[in-house]
Amino acid sequence: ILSNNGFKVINVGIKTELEEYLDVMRTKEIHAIGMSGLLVKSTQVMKDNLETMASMGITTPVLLGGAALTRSFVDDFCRPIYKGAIFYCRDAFDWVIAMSRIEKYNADPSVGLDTRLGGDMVERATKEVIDIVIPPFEEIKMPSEVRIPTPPFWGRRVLRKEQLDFDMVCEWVNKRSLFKMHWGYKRAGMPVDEYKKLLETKVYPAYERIKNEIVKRGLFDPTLIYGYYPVRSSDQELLIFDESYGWNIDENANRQPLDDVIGNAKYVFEFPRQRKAPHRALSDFFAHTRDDVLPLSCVSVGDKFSEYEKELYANNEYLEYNMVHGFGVELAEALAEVAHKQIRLDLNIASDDEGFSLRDVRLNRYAGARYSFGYPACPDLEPSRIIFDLLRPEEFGITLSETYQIHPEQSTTALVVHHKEATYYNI
Ligand code: B12
Repeated sequence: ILSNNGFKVINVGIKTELEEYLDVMRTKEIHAIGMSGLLVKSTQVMKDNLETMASMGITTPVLLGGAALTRSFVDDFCRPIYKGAIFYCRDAFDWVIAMSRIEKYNADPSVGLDTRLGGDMVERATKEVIDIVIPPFEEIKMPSEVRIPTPPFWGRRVLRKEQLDFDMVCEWVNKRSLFKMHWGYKRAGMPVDEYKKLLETKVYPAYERIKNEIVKRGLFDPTLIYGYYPVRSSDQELLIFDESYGWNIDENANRQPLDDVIGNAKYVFEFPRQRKAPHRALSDFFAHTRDDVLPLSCVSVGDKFSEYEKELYANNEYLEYNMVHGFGVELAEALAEVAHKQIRLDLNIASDDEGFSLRDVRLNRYAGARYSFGYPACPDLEPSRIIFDLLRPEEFGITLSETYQIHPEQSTTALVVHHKEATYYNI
């Protein structure tokens, strides 16, 4: 968007060391630095970079953005450590406004440099200062007891391109997210008829065109790994057993007391407890007095998308780059939905009205829920490591970095809760 508005952008890339930014600064005349934080970990890197830049006496204006960035993080952690101007940009158009102001200021500093943008005008949520007391475990009302489903196997299973029909996966693509969030086709006050026409004449044809392009270029190279592991819950902990546990696939899952089996646990997920009622922790949805089943998944669309995106970027085809990128990431989400549907089918918990084949799409209102580490009910990213240890996606080229980013980019992991009362909440 910046390039399309006449600004020159030097892309230093993804997961770039500060040194590479500094190299560009030393060799080129630059007017601003932009950093994007998709994951919370990357916002921490932003702060570290600002600190180092400040210690070097750099005051070049900085533009910050990205899904994981919040106004309070910018105000409380970034602005105080950096002397130069900092713009908190919530969307791509904020960049254009910020850059135009920087340009005017550089031409005539007497006009001053206003760094306030839309995101700075929003009222900041005031922090509750009252001490919140989470009641002891015994006093927290647990979800109701449910039948524990029997998985068709224990351990993992892998589906590749041959088993994952591209058209079927596309059925699971959330078109709303793709068209509105990634491609920017928002209704924004447009009359319903006009928006419908836009979708029919422009957006859906673009969708079909890119879909064909993906097939033609062989970009879709999926891996879908899912598996079932015996677990027990113990307050905020979910104890996970592995292959050595002596699994028994039948309705009479192990009912030995927790104390007798606790020593066999190979891994533990520790979930935070919600501060307000009903004080939920994800472990509450699993059985305490007998073995329960934990489904896990790890999906990836492969690395061909990123390669093609690089090519488009290098050829200055920014619009196409953005369209393809959006499609690729929504395909990752779609694969995660396919895995979840497969799990509902395997566990026999798919509801009567959603249909019983992978082609029967239902993007919400189903039994149970899918959670990913890093999302509000389980914000810590570290336990992703355990999912990797159990599902071993490295064998298919999917890796987890030290900062818990997954490579290829269009990949995601999840844990599934089969309990019918499972809902999404913030801790
Ligand atoms: C789509 C999506 C995915 C996709 C694609 C991710 C990707 N690589 O692009 C998939 C399904 C692959 C995915 C996976 C994961 N995701 Co995700 N994902 C999202 C989601 C829903 C949308 C992000 C997005 O693409 N938005 C559209 C783009 C265009 O918007 P944007 O990034 O915000 O950028 C705009 C502005 O911020 C601004 N901007 C951005 N950068 C910059 C930079 C500058 C300089 C400026 C000026 C402006 C600017 O301009 C942009 C255009 O308007 C967000 C939640 C959300 N609603 O934002 C979570 C989110 C980013 N994901 C999250 C998480 C946790 C994950 C996973 C770790 C989950 C997991 N355990 O598997 C993985 C990690 C994947 C990996 N490779 O490591 C968290 C990150 C927070 C955290 N805890 O770190 C988020 C924020 C969800 C949440 N918790 O609410 N995810």
